[in-house]
Amino acid sequence: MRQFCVFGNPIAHSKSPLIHNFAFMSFANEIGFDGAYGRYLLSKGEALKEKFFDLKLFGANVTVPFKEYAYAQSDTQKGIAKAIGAVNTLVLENGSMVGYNTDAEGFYQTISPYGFQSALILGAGGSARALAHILKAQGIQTTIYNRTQERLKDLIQAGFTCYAMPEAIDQSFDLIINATPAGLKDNSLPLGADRLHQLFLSAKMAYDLIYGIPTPFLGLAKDLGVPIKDGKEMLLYQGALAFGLFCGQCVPLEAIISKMRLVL
Ligand code: DHK
Repeated sequence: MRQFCVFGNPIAHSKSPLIHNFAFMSFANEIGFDGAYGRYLLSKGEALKEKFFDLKLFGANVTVPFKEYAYAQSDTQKGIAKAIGAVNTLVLENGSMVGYNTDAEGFYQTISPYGFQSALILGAGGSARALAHILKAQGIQTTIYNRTQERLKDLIQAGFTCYAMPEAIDQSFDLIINATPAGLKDNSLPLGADRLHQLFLSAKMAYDLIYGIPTPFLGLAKDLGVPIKDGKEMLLYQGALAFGLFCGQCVPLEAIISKMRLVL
């Protein structure tokens, strides 16, 4: 039996065990091994790699607030993770812990049908960075707001328009995304209610990466009649892409998505 898990803090809410265990059960014949996937509440990001090897994992996912730790501690980063600087999928390859990012592509799959031209990302952590990267690569004009200036430095260097002062945001955006944990552990908003209200009036969609709970961010958007999307669909796509990496791409992505969708 090969062990996998998702690392995060908090982590009790995670539906990754549900979708991955169902996929391991469904595709056991195709992938040629039995897999079991659990949750791991990590207190310190510094301990991530040590835990990965202590637990004898064959693979893992990583969620808030550890995606940048996962990037820094991976023996190698592959694919788009290198440009993003954040890792949400770890795979044991020839004894090394290899880091990938499936958030970027997983997220893009969920918005590509809408044809948005501009986006405002709230937050500058690992998930926000993945989104910023893929949105820019797809030619969508991308702005980032984060409470502290410090975390914006390299994003500014990468050419993004960034703000640490809500009052300074003077445009309107098609898509407004909460990529902060606001609403996950508490009832807070990622930006002041008045400012958000104003931004929502001209938005085409409010998107929260959090799933499974009604967040104040989406609540406000809904009250104003703005179309909303939570993080469930992105969980599905990034999870299916991660499962593909766990099993050496031996099951078609569409088949993994269809299976996982049954339990979400
Ligand atoms: C959340 C994310 O943001 C993903 O990047 C992880 C996960 C899984 C979760 O909630 O389980 O891969």
